[in-house]
Amino acid sequence: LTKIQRMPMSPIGPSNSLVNPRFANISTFAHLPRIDQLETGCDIAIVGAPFDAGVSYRPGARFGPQGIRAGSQLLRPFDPALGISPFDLVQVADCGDLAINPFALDVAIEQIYSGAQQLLATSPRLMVLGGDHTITLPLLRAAHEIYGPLAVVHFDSHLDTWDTYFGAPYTHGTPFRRAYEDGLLAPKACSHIGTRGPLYGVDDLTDDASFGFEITSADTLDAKGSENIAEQVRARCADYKVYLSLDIDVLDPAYAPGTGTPEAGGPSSGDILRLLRALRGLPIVGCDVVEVSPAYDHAEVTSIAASHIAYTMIGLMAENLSS
Ligand SMILES: [Mn+2]
Repeated sequence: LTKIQRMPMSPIGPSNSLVNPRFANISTFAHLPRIDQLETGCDIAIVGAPFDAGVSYRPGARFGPQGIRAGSQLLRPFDPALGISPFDLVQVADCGDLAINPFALDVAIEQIYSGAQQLLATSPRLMVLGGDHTITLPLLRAAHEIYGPLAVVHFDSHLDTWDTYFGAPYTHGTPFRRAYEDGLLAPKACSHIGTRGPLYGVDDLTDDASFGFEITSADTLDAKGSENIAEQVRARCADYKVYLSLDIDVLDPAYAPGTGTPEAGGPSSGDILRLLRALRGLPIVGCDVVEVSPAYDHAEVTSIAASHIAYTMIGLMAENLSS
């Protein structure tokens, strides 16, 4: 199933930055080709989901895809930390942004779902640039249709398993409870990483435990280290297909000020990149990076961190797909 429709021959990589400097030209993620420039389709589809009608505090994640693409312009094609050139291993392309209704949340969820479904029909792997965390529910629905129950590795300062806000079931704080109710999550295989900050009450934790997640708090991650936590996560994923969902607010606000609901006391971008790399080899079928809100950013700190995280996720998927 994972080997479906790999694209043949040599992939077309980023444009040559020694001919066109990296600050020039219309931005795609990491200067990769647009999907409409390829005759073959692609193995890993990068797509934006510019949507933020599900947020509870600061808005602006609708500009996340633009911000992450802008923050990705300096990326180079060889990743020395993984020791691979991800864009040589498989065909990666920027598929632009999904068309999403900014007012009608239910309509938006359907549009994100059908957009992901269409991409997955021809590209076996998705790298989605959010958008607020609401988008992960329809993405998981589309991925589950092809890959079955998913071991979700959820990086976030929040649990995002609350029930409703102001009576609304679909928000950026509820996607993983809805995913559990939909039967999308592999039992006892999912993880929250980086959790911290105040909750509404202790019920938040007991509810969450019943959905089959294991919590690694930001403090535990700090105490045990990225490699040890990665081992724990890997063991938990068992034989399920893996989906990585990363809310940029998992990073300490010092490393990611440009986000909607920041919480003090989080890991550094280096900690999270090391943890991601330590997940290499897992059968990761889809990834998202959400909650980048460029209006609150400074000097592209958040967008650059998000683009490096997405680059690493692409590397993990490319390596797995080509091995
Ligand atoms: Mn979140």
